[in-house]
Amino acid sequence: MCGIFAYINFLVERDRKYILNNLLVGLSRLEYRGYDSAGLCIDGKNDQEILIYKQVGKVLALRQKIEEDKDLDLNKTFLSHSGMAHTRWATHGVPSERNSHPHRSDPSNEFLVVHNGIITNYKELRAILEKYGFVFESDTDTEAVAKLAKYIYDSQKKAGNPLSFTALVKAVCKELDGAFALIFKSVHYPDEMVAARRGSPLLIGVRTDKKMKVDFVDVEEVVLGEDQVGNQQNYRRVQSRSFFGEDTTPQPIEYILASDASAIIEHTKKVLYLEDDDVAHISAGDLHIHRLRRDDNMSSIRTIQTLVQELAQIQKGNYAHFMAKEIHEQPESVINTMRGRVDFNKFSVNLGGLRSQLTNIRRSRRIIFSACGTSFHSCVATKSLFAELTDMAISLELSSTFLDERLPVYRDDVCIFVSQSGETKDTLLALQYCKERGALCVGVTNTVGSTISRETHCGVHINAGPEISVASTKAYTSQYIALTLIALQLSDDSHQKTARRKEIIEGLYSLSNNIKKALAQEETIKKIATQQFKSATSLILLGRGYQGATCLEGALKIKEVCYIHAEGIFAGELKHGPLALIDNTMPIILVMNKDRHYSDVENAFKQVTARGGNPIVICNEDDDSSLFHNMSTIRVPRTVDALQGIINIIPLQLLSYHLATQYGYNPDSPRNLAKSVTTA
Ligand code: G6Q
Ligand code: GLU
Repeated sequence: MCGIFAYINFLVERDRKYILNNLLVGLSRLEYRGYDSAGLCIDGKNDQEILIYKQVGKVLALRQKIEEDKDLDLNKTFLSHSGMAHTRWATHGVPSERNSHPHRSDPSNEFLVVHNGIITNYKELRAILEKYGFVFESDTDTEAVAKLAKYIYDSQKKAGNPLSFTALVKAVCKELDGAFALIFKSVHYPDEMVAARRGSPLLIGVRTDKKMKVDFVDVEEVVLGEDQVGNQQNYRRVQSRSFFGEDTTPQPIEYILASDASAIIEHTKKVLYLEDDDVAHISAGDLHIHRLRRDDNMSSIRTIQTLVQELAQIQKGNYAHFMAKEIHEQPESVINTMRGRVDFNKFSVNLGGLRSQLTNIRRSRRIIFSACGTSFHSCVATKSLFAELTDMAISLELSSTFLDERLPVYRDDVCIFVSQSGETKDTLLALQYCKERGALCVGVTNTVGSTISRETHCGVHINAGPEISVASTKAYTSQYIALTLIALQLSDDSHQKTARRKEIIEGLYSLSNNIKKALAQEETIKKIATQQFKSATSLILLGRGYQGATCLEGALKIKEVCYIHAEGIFAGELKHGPLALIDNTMPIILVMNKDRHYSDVENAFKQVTARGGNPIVICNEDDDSSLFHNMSTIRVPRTVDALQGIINIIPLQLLSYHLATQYGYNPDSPRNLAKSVTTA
């Protein structure tokens, strides 16, 4: 986790030495959070020049680098000034001077930004901005934010609709996906600073002699500029809460912004915690806090609208559909889910979002999973691993039936709510039901700032990046991994599980490459889809153990994008009824991995073929069984049983995609379905 620190003095004369020392000491108070490099920026000879200093390594090294700058007049005083500093924990781009923060919009430092978090759509933003001539200097996600600010600033100014600093930052943040705490500084808005947060912490401390109070006040009507036909419109009431004193004459005041209170408390006890989607604007000694509402009609600004359209196009890349893109993103998205959380040398897992509740979770009596659809299947896929590693009672509940059955929930239960959108109504209702009964509630979501991420006691962000297609693919594999990481962390106090944990962590290490190998089968899979399933009106998928979840999820994909009835069946159930369905006309997919269920699944294979069934077999590439001669097989890499389902689902995702597109369906928006079911 990185650290952010900013110091603003207004009508309080400070020399540059004091300001620099404040910034550097502020960073040193945040060193405990871990970091690999540091940087800061201050005003130069005037507020039209901003100086940047960056250094790999410790804050002390940054201090030394600044001291080496003999041209820097440390005695220069400033009646008003704003400076900001950053310690970086690299997520995109190796630790290096050029990747350190602040990042800038252009060589003349018009806009600068420091950032804590991950911008998951930075690649698309960067592609657009490069198209508009921006030259990137770093490998980070953050740099796109600084350049986006300049792009929007210049475009709006050119359109005769110059934006306030707050409106500009809101417009920028509207285009960002992922988690962030950001502070912006610009020569165009001297002695002003704007901070925004969504998913990463940011606090504001105030030091002044004047009497302060914080209140919500209804403020300005905001004119957002013209719409496409030139009408002045988009009036919008915004609500903000302000620090303001008894009188409104400008008063001496200082603000300190930081990632946590440890860097503020030595300056002041007056601290305000920003909430998700707060945008704080400090200018002329005043602090105004606005709300970044997702439904803001900010996009009616023509430039933004163009940007949104181009962003959508860029996001699809060279793929015909988001579903295809997101299937192929999985070698990268699984890495992002594990990034900064798995030490593959020490075989350890560290989920910061659970740390505060780990002991309570371990002490709990039972773990209850609650989710819908694909998210529910990720719980099915990891249930037995949780039971194996934690020795706890585990139960799975579809959110939609959770309430129907009025299940008993107790204070010593842990309830884990899995939801890509974090807004699914059924799951929200289940969360409310469990919170009311005192259970410890854990959220696993892909959407920062979502209701589930805010309403649960702790949780894990799966960091899969935005999933646009209604058909969930990369969110499934990232949820599967996130849940596996939770099980691994919960059991890291058990010596007897060490070997098993090590085996699974080794499997995680090779996961990305194994997914790539599975994706390489796409042409084989496409042929099977078009030749063997084209006229299917029903489909059965058979699997056992961990692969039961694979069959449930594969069946759901086929149902929702191909509109074909498909059923995932645990192979052990065949004899209890489903075998009656089998004949030489029933399309069957059988998942048969070299795991402890192999002989049972072989038995199922024989039952099915003895009745004329002709299954497509998903098997391991190193399985040379004679069973498969003259059978269509899809061969996938072998991995540890607990993770094999992540590899096996890839061919089923591809199969459903190619089957849907050959029917001319759009898998991104299947009929009758929505990406997030926000009604019960
Ligand atoms: C699957 C669908 C759907 C989805 C559920 C749960 O492809 O997208 O089954 O998984 O509606 O949605 P959340 O994960 O957002 O709660
Ligand atoms: N994602 C940004 C980077 O890699 C910020 C990381 C952080 O939170 O320090 O530079």
